This record gives sequence, structure tokens and C-alpha cells, in this order.
Amino acid sequence: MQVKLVSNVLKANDQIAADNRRLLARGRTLVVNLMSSPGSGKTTLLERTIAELGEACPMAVVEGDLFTTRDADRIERLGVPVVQINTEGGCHLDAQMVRAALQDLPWEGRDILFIENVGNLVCPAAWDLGEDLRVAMVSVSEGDDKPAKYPRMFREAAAVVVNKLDLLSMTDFSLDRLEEDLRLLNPAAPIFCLSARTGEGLAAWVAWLKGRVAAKRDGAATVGVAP
Ligand SMILES: Nc1nc2c(ncn2[C@@H]2O[C@H](COP(=O)(O)OP(=O)(O)OP(=O)(O)O)[C@@H](O)[C@H]2O)c(=O)[nH]1
Ligand SMILES: [Mg+2]
Repeated sequence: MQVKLVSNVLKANDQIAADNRRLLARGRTLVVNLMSSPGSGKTTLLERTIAELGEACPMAVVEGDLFTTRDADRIERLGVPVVQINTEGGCHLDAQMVRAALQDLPWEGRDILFIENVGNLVCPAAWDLGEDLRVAMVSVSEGDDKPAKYPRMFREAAAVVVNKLDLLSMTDFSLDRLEEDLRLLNPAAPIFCLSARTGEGLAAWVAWLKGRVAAKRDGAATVGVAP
């Protein structure tokens, strides 16, 4: 009974996600679902990306958090439209929450809509929000075993960001080990090793994003795989 209930809930979510996808397709806005453990640096990466891409690439942001508007406040300070979703303890965003957020967000005509998911490597992976692509992030202080231990998150990612590269020498994190494990799950996703704090490695990430925006504008059926 419990299994059936869960599967029904997920099915209902998928239908709303499909509605979101249809709605968002109208504007040719690239929709990116950014996921990681708590504190890997999702909001910091968004801040850096906004600063880097600037007005040439208008963006909007949906922030997911259990409580507080702290992440949305950080994005708002940069002049980017943002809506905060508080899940009140829920461990992931769902398509219904995103649908409600879109009503309050001037996303149309913007090049990128970023959705920062709730910090969690497990639950967000199961919930389609209507995004074009998923980006999975891990920071070097978390260890290089995350793809092997949380496969779904990394299997379905269009790109993987390894953040906090500035701390690499203080950890036993191995980029080779991470890549080896990741390739067993996901042979194609580009890996961007960067520091959202110092900006090292950011150029490749930004160039990839610009490529995905261009693909979306051109109406490419798939914007998530090609590097
Ligand atoms: N050294 C270092 N610290 C970083 C880097 N990126 C983020 N941080 C720090 O890591 C902490 C968490 O960063 P956030 O960007 O808030 O992380 P988050 O993933 O958005 O966190 P949640 O929204 O709580 O899941 C902050 O203290 C950041 O300053 C980085 O590249 N290097
Ligand atoms: Mg955050």
C-alpha cells in the first residue's frame, strides 16, 4: 500500500512537471535544476555565475530551502528576480512548488532560470521539476565517493561541478577517483572543477552554460548532453 501511494505521488508530480516544461518552453528559457548536499556552494556558484554572465544573459532564480529567505536575499542583492520556496522541513522541491513560484517570478524572456534545490543528495533526484537539465555539485571537503554512494543524482546529471577547489590540498579528495566512479554511471557529463570563492575554473562552466542557452534558443531537442 505504501509503495503504491509513493508511486502515485511521483506520477502526479511528473504530470505537473510536464505542464511546467510546456509552460517554460514558451519562453525558450534554459531551466537548470542545481542540486548538491547542504553547503557545497550552490548559492555561491549562482552568485558568481550571475556576476560573470551579467546583463548579457538575463536570469531568474527559484530558491529552495527548508526555512529562511537567506539564499533568496543573497540573489536579490544582485538585482536578479528570485522567489524563495520554503518547504517547511521537506527535503526536496517538487513540481507543484515550482509551478506556484513561477506565477510570482518574471521568468519569461530570460535566458536562464536556475532552480536551487534543497541541500540533499538523495530526495531531489527523484522529483522532476520540469527542468531542461540537472547539474549535480559536490565540494572537495565532502569526499570523492559521492557519485558511487548517491548514484541517481549523478547518473541523471547533464554536468557535474566539483567545487571548493581552493581547499583541495587540505583534503584527500581525488579527482581521478571521482571521475572513475562517475564514468561508470554517466559517460558523457562534463566535469567542471572550480572554486566559486576564487573564481578558478569558472570560465569553462560559464562557457558551457552559454552553449546550453544557445542550444535552447535554437530549439534543440536536447540541451543537456553535449559539452
Ligand atoms: N573555500 C570555499 N568555500 C566556499 C566555496 N563555495 C562556497 N563556499 C562556502 O561554503 C559555505 C556554503 O556555501 P553556500 O553557497 O551557502 O552553499 P549551498 O550549497 O548553497 O548551501 P545550502 O543552500 O544550505 O544547501 C559558505 O560558507 C561559502 O562561503 C569555495 O569555492 N571555496
Ligand atoms: Mg544555498
